[in-house]
Amino acid sequence: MANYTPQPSDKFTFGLWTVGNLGRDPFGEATRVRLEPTYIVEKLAELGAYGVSLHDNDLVPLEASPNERDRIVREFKKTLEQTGLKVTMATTNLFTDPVFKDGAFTSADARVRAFALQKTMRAMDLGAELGAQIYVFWGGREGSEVDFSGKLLDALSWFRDSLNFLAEYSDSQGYGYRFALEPKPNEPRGDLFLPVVGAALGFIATLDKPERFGLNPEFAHETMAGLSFPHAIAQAIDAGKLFHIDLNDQKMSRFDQDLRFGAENLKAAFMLVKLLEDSGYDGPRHFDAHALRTEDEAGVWEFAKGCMRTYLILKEKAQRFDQDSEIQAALKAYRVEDAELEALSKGFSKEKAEALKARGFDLDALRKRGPGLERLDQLTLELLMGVR
Ligand code: GLT
Ligand code: MN
Ligand code: MN
Repeated sequence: MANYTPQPSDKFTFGLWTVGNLGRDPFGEATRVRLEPTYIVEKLAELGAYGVSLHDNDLVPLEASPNERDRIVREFKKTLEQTGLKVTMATTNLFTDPVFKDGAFTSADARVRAFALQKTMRAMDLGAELGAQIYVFWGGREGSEVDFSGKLLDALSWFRDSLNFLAEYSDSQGYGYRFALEPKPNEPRGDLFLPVVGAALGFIATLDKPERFGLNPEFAHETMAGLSFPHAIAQAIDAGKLFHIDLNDQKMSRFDQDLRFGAENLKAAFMLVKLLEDSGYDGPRHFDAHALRTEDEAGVWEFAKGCMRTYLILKEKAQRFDQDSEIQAALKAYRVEDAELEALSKGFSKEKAEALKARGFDLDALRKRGPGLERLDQLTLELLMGVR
């Protein structure tokens, strides 16, 4: 029996805001009390996590004086050293303060855009001081309800200017950050800019230093849009842009639920783990989820353990998938190789084009072939259900 106890080498990380979530929602007050960041780090280390991520204000309150900031950071660093936990990712809170109610980098107010840049540079300083190498941009308020305001095109260009500015800032400071854009279709705005992975990929190509930018896709966010998270991840991997990932779960077409990893869509969660493991993704397995509002602190740690345990169980299932002879036979039967035709179809030449155009195909045989996907799917389900 495999051991599903997480180890730092599994690279599981949690945002301070995730296990620290108070259970507040638009209809109800907090159901849990605030946990100190140093306490969160100690608990996560005890549970076998590798690291934490944070927004500037998860650690340092907006109103903290420079002295307070330094004291908080010093104590936090001490706990990191004592526990061995790393800060793997940092980001900016550009959504809680009412100043950002109509956007940060895409606000129609130049003063707000400038303040967003200032706040982000300071948060980048903080992240670098703590050793973070990945910097996330989730455009929580970058969106709109009223498009007649006329800023649709400007918003994208303001967003681009800000990201270009910040990439240069990182270089000028020698921080070496890799930037990861996190798409989301809506919530808290009616429509958010860069709503899905494909949109963010297209936008990155328009930046001054596209090589510095990749993605931080979130399971819940693509699922809210009714899209397949494994498909989005495959495209991000294919583009060499999977810099970071937010693991959680979600029912389709709802508000952002940020459920415990694997809680809802087990098949997609399995496919996702398989993609991450097969592709050699070596970044953090970052959970951006929170315990249900019903839970007390004990429930929070059950939630955190559950995220990691489910990942490890699914990772083991992926190994069994690779070792299962019937599944492997089904996979082999599904794929039809033809060395001659493959050589003809790849790498254009006039001769290849002529040869292909002249080629005859047994279309009837192709039409009749059943690829065996029903059986493959059932075998995989039975593996997941624990009877294989
Ligand atoms: C916020 C949001 C997440 C983002 C975080 C990073 S904060 O909780 O719901 O999806 O990843 O800013
Ligand atoms: Mn997220
Ligand atoms: Mn979310």
